[in-house]
Amino acid sequence: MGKNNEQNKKDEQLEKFRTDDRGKKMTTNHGTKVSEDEFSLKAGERGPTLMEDFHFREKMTHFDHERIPERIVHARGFAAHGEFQVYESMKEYTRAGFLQDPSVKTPVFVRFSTVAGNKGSAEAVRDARGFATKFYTEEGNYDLVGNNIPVFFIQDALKFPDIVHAVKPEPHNEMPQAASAHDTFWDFVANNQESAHMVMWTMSDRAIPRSFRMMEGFGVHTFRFVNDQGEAHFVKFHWKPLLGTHSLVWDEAQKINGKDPDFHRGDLYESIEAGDYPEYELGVQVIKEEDEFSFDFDILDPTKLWPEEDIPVKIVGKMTLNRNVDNVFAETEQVAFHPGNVVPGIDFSNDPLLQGRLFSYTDTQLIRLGGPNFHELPINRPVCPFHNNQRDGYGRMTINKGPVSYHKNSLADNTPETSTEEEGGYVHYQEKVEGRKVRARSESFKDHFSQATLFWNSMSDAEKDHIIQAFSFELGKVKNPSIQQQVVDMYANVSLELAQGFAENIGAEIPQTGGSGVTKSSPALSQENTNKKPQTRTVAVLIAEGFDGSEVSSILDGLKGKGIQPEIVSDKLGTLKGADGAKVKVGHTFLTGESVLFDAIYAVGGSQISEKTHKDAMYFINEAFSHFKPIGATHHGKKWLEEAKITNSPGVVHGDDAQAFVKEFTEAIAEHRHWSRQLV
Ligand code: HDE
Repeated sequence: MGKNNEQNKKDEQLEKFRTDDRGKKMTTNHGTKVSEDEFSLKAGERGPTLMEDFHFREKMTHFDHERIPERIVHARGFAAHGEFQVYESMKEYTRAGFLQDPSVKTPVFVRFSTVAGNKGSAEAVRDARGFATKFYTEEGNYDLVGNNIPVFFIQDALKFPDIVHAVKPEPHNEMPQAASAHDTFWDFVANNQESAHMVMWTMSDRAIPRSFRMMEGFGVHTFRFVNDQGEAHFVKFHWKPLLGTHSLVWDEAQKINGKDPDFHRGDLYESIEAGDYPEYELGVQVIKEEDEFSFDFDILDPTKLWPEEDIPVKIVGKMTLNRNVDNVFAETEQVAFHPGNVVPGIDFSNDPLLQGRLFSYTDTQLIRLGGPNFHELPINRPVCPFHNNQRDGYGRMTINKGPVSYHKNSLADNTPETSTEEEGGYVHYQEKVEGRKVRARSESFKDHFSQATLFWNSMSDAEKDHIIQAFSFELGKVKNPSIQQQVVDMYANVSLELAQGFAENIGAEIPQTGGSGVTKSSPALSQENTNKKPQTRTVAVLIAEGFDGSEVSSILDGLKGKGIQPEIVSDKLGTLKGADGAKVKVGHTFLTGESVLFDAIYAVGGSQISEKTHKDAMYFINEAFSHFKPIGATHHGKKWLEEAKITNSPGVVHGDDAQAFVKEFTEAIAEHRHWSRQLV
């Protein structure tokens, strides 16, 4: 339970399953007290182990079965508990109970993930991120199983195994891990050009988020809201992080993966432990049924977004993540999401990708969680009552009493009984459907490039440069020149500037004509226009013996007052003394605290700086500068700036007045990165 949080209904339910083994007697799983847990039962001290050693057999058997299959996609994930509250009733659009009353707090469980990597892979990789939310509502569980990218690679679920096979490590040598920079992925892209738009996103900064706390979430598909009068609207779901949407730079991300493969989970875990609860607003874009065909894209096509400038995102509520899990396996690993877990008032559309997902998620849990009773696992249980005639199967926990397990019946007065719509029974929206059975792609799904161009047009210069560099990196790792050229030629259809930019870097033939003719842009797509806040940003304070005590402590207090987190970095752990006797405790050494693990650098120095510290500090500062990070300096630190020749660069702050320094440095930190910096 996060600090100052009341127990919610889900937490109360979980409490019944929690156990604390501390201070208890050790027993077998059958309750027999164990007298010896170091030596197996043997025939004589140097003799063979005996089969009758039930404690040994049980302990080893359990251990042998500790692993379950990892998720085929989204294997690497991290989760937290929280709450959701709607700002105002959504009655006009939906009858969903949890979207009616602003005073109601609905418990949620959110799992963030990378997609391609295996369960032990590094986290700051170039990939989409999963953003899956389970709302434990009074009308049953509602799962919003989204990503941090609003569109998908493919239009039809039948192709999902193909895209996943293509991006996963190649089967003949199982390389590369958690990376799309290889031949099979790009071969898929070039030969399945519906992927053009999503690949723009995965090559952009969106695919290397700074934090799970600083990325958007999207339901991707078009869903339906249905209100009490039975009226339906098409809807798309958005999560908007209050801290804004921010990213790493590629060189930094690659280094982080070596220095701290747990970078994203660590960031989420520590923030929640510190009471800096991540917050996301829920937004919806709504389209009237009669406007289904009013757009220059098909609203059922999952490779298309709805430009926010044309269809505004209405902010309807807020989610706060306020509690870390107690046990990662029991909760994060065993949680089973399903886009088909809906409540009355939320319904599906005919998006062929969504329709296929509705099959896949239960099927995958059956193999992963070993049988049909995974809904009984504590993390998956709804908080409202659940009753039906389903029985038995592996791991059944519920003890259903009585002889009746069928419908209809007279022996139990025909219960459990069904509910009418008025009583809260789920009634599917009665959309009229007719057509021939065909395997086909709708004509309206065939424009693959316009929105890829829209995305390109919407980027700032720095973002465009990052995209060109990402294509250059990924295709630079591709060995087959024909695949490289196919991708160049494909992206000439999106933007000639883009295709020429990376064609040159990878030695491909440079296209001379191209472009999709789209000139429109959508400013909401650029991270330049996101929220910029200093809160929770980490600052490495590079400091040495003999620093100016009183001023440093007033600056550190000033930064903390703005919600910034200074962390002391020096040549060794322990306590450092200032010139005036002030003391600071060192949190990281130059060995454990790399610049890539911080948002900003504050260079202080001191009167006693060894050659080694000098070298380490200069490396730290130069590296942070090359990643466009804010750098502040006072006292001796200013000499380091001069030596690095960066004193007058954008985002570099120095001064003698502590208050003015704190103000200016805080603004530089809020800016996140300073792209206008010229790197030498
Ligand atoms: Fe998934 N996806 N997916 N997916 N997906 C899974 O279910 C699948 C898609 C998403 O943290 C699997 O429980 C198909 C889009 C997330 O536990 C599996 C298709 C979006 C998670 C599966 C898609 C997602 C999954 C693997 C194409 C964004 C992790 C393990 C038709 C809207 C949930 C599991 C968690 C997980 C199938 C496409 C999001 C195999 C067939 C589009 C966030 O069932």
